[in-house]
Amino acid sequence: MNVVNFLIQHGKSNPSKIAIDFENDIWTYGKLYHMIKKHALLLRKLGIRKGDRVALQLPKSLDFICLHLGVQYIGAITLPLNPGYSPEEIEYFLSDSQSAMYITNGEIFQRTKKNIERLEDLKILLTDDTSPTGFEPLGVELNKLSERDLELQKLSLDDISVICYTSGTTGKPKGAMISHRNLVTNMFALKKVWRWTENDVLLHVLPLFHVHGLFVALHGALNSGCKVIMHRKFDPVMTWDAIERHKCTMLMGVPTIYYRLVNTWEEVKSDISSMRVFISGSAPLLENLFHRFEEITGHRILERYGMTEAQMITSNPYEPERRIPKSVGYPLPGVQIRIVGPDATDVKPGDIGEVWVRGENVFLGYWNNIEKTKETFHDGWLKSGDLGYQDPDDEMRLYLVGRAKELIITGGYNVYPKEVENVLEEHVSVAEAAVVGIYDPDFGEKVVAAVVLKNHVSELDEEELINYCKGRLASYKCPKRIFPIEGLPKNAMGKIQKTELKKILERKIKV
Ligand code: MLC
Repeated sequence: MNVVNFLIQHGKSNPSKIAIDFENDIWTYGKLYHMIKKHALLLRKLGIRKGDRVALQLPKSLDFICLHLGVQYIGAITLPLNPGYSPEEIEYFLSDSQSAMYITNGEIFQRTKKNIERLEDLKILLTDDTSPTGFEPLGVELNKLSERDLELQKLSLDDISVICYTSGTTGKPKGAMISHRNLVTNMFALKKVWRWTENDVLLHVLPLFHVHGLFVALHGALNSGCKVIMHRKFDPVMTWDAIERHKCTMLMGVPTIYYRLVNTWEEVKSDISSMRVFISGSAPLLENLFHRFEEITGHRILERYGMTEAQMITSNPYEPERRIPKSVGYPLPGVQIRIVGPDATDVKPGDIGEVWVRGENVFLGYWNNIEKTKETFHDGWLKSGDLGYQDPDDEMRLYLVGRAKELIITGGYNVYPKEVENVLEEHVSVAEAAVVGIYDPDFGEKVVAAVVLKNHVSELDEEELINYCKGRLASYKCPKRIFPIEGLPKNAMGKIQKTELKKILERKIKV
């Protein structure tokens, strides 16, 4: 069973229905189905086979959607990549995944080509230019195809559909292998719980290279047969306007998006009476934001909880009065959770422990990384790394209270400090670096670093060091501030005391 089965079904049964309105480029389900097949044919013709990894590093676009679904159609594996990743990051993703093909545009390729050309046997396809491997621009290659039908690749539900790279505790991102089963079962669970129908109009403002924007929002919408209003990039005023203009019924966002929506409400005050549900995820939604949003719009945001490795895990109930701030609700159909102590046994109901997850939503493991996969599972349960408790007086409703690992979530993106610390420590003037997440009203948390300078360096050039990071890491991972420090706070074992460091940096930021 191929996830695409469900995403093209309305192209067969209701071809004239509008599927996607991408900033006024309007595609019906019929056109989308036709274009997916065309892209699939092209990929086949260019030598892509079942199980091949195809890396897509493209801005949000209809090209991205057709290529991703074309890859899926022929049973290959999509690697969705942030257009903002640095050339070094891209080289790592492509070589680690042993990708067969890299698809990007000319502008991005100008930045990445030096690194990419090092990779042997990699086919390169550019959407708007001729590639060094000889393929003409995407549109030209598509036009060269003669019309013929291509059968959907039959797959086992446990075949890999997508590899999503996520920031890693040890500094190197890991490729989470997500199966067709994971995507299909989660998609249907969300359809049911959020009462998604073909009458909905989903406003899509998220990036397409992550679980939230690609699977939860886009796949979910195409599966339900609803209309998608898609914006290239999130803009709060455009979002409010679009809700009124297109009579949208659903929006999905990260808390930063809701924070910016609240701050622009006064200047817009659009008619949002068509809206059915505002959904938030990817980062914790603060209680005061939940209340402020309700005060100005009359809507209670529906918060849900997920992670790349398990898709969506829990959701607040659909009934507005049962949506509670700070709680992420109950497990989705088919998903089980436990709250576990350090001895790997369940804590007493109501006590805090690590959230463990099991079900058809849970990923297959990390690509090419048996060790990390083993560390992440215990007897078939996925150890989420999130700390939480279940309220025994409210049908075991889940609350999240922190993280077992040092993860920073900034504006819905995950960043492990180690990845940033490694880059800082490669700089000639840095002897030692430590990175923490500090509260930020807009991003929820922001990346902030402390560095111990080498003996011969008298002063920190903060801007130069931030730019140095930007040359090596996607911009959202780079510290917003870097402070010099005499010595990092450490315990007797020499381990950096991050809680202590956080307090020091919070004081420095306030000054
Ligand atoms: C952008 N910037 C960020 C940032 N987003 N910095 C820290 N954290 C972020 N999240 C920086 C850029 O690097 C740039 O810096 C500057 O801000 C402006 O960039 P921009 O592109 O104009 O940003 P903006 O449009 O303001 O983006 C904010 C945002 C975006 C909130 C719209 O971050 C976003 O779409 N976040 C959603 C992430 C997401 O989809 N997560 C899902 C993961 S899946 P400079 O210095 O270069 O100018 C997952 C599972 C689950 O977690 O449960 O969903």
